[in-house]
Parts: sequence; C-alpha cells; structure tokens
Amino acid sequence: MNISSERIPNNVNLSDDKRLQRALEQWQPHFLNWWQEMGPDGFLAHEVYLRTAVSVDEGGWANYGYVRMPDYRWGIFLAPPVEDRRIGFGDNLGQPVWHEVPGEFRNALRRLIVTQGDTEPASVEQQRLLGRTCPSLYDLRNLFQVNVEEGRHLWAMVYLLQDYFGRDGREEAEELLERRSGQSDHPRLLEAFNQPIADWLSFFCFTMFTDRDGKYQLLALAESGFDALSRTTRFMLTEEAHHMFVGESGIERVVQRTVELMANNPDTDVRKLGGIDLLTVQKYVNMWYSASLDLFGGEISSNAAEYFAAGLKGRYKEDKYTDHVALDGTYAMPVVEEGRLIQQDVPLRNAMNEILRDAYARDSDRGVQRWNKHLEEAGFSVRIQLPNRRFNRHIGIYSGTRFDPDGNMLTQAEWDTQKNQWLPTADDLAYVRSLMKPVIEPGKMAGWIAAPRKGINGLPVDFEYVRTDG
Ligand code: BYC
Ligand code: FE
Ligand code: FE
Repeated sequence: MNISSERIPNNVNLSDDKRLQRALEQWQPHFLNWWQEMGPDGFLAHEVYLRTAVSVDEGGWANYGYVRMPDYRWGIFLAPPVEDRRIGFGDNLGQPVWHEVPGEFRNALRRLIVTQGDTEPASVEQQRLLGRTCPSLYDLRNLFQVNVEEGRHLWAMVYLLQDYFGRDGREEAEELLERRSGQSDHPRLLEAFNQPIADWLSFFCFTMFTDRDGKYQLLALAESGFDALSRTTRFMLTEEAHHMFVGESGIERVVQRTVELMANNPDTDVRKLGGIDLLTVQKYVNMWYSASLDLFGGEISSNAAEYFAAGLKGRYKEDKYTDHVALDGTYAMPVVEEGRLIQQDVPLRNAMNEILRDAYARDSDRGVQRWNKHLEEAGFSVRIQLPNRRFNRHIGIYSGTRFDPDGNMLTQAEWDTQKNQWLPTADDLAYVRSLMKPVIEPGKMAGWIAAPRKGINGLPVDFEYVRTDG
C-alpha cells in the first residue's frame, strides 16, 4: 500500500520521512482490519456526512462531505509549533522543550502515550453496536463522527510511538490494536473503557463525562515538555469539543423530552409514556460520572508527582498559576482513617490528579446545571445532581469505603440495601434497552428524546446525514 498525503492527510512531512512511512505502511492495514472487525457494526458501506481534518489551518480541520467510514482519511496533525517554547513547570522549568524523547523519561512518556492511545480504540469498540438502535439519523451521524475521530486520535498516538520510540513504539502500536474492551484475558488498560455502552443513554453519559476526562487529560498533556505530545494533544482538543457537545446536548434532549411528557401528563408514570424518568437519568449520571472520576487516578499519587517534576504532564492551564514548581504548597483533602473522614494536607505535587479532577468536576457541573434549566423553567422542583466524588469509586483513597451520593460514609450493609436507589438496576437497564428502536427516517426522533435545536454544519435537522439506501 502506498502512503501519500492524499491517503493520510498530515503536517508531519510524511512524504519525506521514509522510516515513518514504512512503519505506518505496516500498521495501516492492521488498523483497517481492526476497524472492519471492531468498528461500527453494520454501517461500513453507508455514506455518512462527516467532517475530516485535512490541515491545521483555520477551517482545515472541519471538511464536511459524504464518506464511507472505511474510506475515511485518518490524518496526522500537530498544532503549529510555538517559537522558542520552554518547559512551563516542574524541575526543568524554563528549559527548552524536548524535540526528542529524553532517555530518562522514555518509559514514563511511553506509558502516558500508550494509556492515552488505548482509550481511543476502546471507545470505538464499546460503541460498536449502537448504530443499530439510533434515535435519529442526526444522532447516528454524530455517533460515527465521534467514532472516526477517536480512530484519528489513535493515529495521533501511534504516530508518536512510531516516530519517537523505535521498536518498542512499533510493538506498542500493534498492541493498541490487539487489546479489546471488556475482554477478560486482554482488556483495555483503564476500567471505564471496559464497561459496556449498550444503550444511547449510556453513550450520551459517556461522551458527557468520559470524553470530558479526555479533555482534561489532553489539556494536562498539552502542557508537556515533550513538544510533539503537546502539539498532538492540542490538535486533538479541537475535535474533542464536539464529542462533549454530543453528550451534553444528548442528555439535555432526553431531559427536555421527559419534562414535556411530565408537564402534559402530570398524573402518569413517564415510563408508561415511553420516556426516560428522571430517576433513571440520575442513576446513569451517578454511574458514568463516578466511573469517569476514577480515570484521573489516585488522589495521592507519586506517579503524578513524578510526571509533574519531570515536566511531562502539567496542570490544567498551568500558565494561570504563579508557582510552577509546586514544591512548597499542600492540598487539603478528606482521607479515610480508622473509619472516619479526616482532613489531610498532601504535598502539592502528589495531589496533581486531584487538582485536575477539581477542574473536571466544575466543568461537569456547569453542564448539569444547563439540563436543570429545563426543569426549572417547567416549574419542577426535582434536579439532576452530580454525586459526591467519593461515591462509588474503584480507584484511589475512597475505593475501599462505601459512600452515599452526598458523600456520607456507609457500612457495606447500608450500601447493599440502598445502592439500587442510586445506580441502575437490571430493571432500569432493561427498560432503557427496551426503548432502543432504530429511527432512520430523516428528521424523525425516537419518542424518548427531543429534536436538536439545529442540524450539523448549518444543515437542517431533517437532512439525510446517513444515506440508508445503500
Ligand atoms: N483504571 O498514581 P495512580 C480519553 C493504575 S480519556 C485502571 O493512582 P496515575 C477518551 C495506574 O496505572 C483520557 N487502573 O495513577 C475518552 C497505576 O498503576 P501502577 C485518557 C488505573 O498513574 C473517551 C496505579 O493504578 N488519557 O482520552 O497518576 C473516549 C496507581 O496509579 C486507573 C489518560 O488517561 C484506572 N482508572 O494516573 C475516547 C492520560 N487509574 O503504576 C478517549 C494518560 C490508575 O501501580 N494517563 N490506575 O502499575 C495518565 O495520565 C495516568 O496514567 C492516569 C492514572 C491519569 C490514567
Ligand atoms: Fe479521543
Ligand atoms: Fe473523544
């Protein structure tokens, strides 16, 4: 297979770099096989109205047109270089950024890039069956847009591995195509990426909360002293915004529809009307938000301290801080000690995961409050709320103890008797799944979700976003 910039749009001089070309030529067919096997099920031959990044110029990252997904032009793009860029934090503050991988940080960087890379194909695998039950063609197209861009994010990390990490990098690139979401003998690396996304409410929660973890991890990596990583992640962030839009507006439309059903039929159970009751929405939010909080790692982390010290992974908006060394301060957090929560001062560098989680929690809450506006305007007193960050955790200092959604400590027995009020039960999941019937007539919406305010790229909502006539 011949790789030209026509086939792989790029701004990394691929046509002049024979070594990289050879590596990618070997990897590309494996990627395409993976896409055939693990990509969106049942829609490989359909024409989908997608945006493709063809350059980093303004507007170049969003070229719209019909394309069959296997023919999508997955490209490699770095945000434009910043002249005389310096390391912005940690022990190497002020030194020129690295254009090669420093030997002493090679393992740590490889690990960060592999962890990031692993999530991208994992999410495509998790979402693979959703196309069959889309609530509208508009939503179907958005699912596929997210999928192809996660595919491109995999390319972005594979480019770094192949161009900067030699043989190890090539092996890691192959393994990124070999692990499988949810497969017990060869799972994806992080827990949330092994959970099934079996219905569209989960998909919207995932793009709202889990893609948002992606945003904050990418922002932290965008600060990196390894310049190629910084530039790659900065470009990925331009695409990430749409993924979160899909989730935030998706749940907003679910809430809107439910509010409409409740207002018109005040005495009827929303489920009898084919809507998704707010308690079920809340339980899904509880489940996906807590799973996504886990993705930030432990509250107290020596890994995070080392990444910061080395200049590999910074804070969200590092330039807003005045102290970029972070050797003096502490961060106060409640920790579990002898069955009680007590406040503990943690050295700042060890609290970097928690500091990033703070920014994430604020951003998530802003979105939730937008959904609540619909409840407020309709005169309902009920609200959707983010659970306390200690609730239902599997990673970090709260993972060994049970907490309710307000953050109060519980015994295991209390948890066991109450958890069905907080997390989706088998019945809840079955009910939501029972609603998942495909709607593919342009402009039509499933009964459990409101229509979007507008279409994609200035087009009407009833545009034929996926050509279903084959
Ligand atoms: N699951 O110091 P700790 C995205 C491990 S999403 C399983 O607490 P650290 C996307 C950890 O590896 C963004 N294991 O954590 C979204 C360590 O193992 P070792 C993805 C976990 O290292 C939607 C041990 O526990 N990007 O892009 O500070 C669709 C203790 O580690 C988990 C990144 O994650 C977990 N959740 O932080 C598509 C950025 N958490 O050393 C895409 C790169 C921790 O004992 N990754 N462990 O063997 C990182 O920056 C860090 O690796 C983490 C963990 C933030 C994930
Ligand atoms: Fe991504
Ligand atoms: Fe994403």
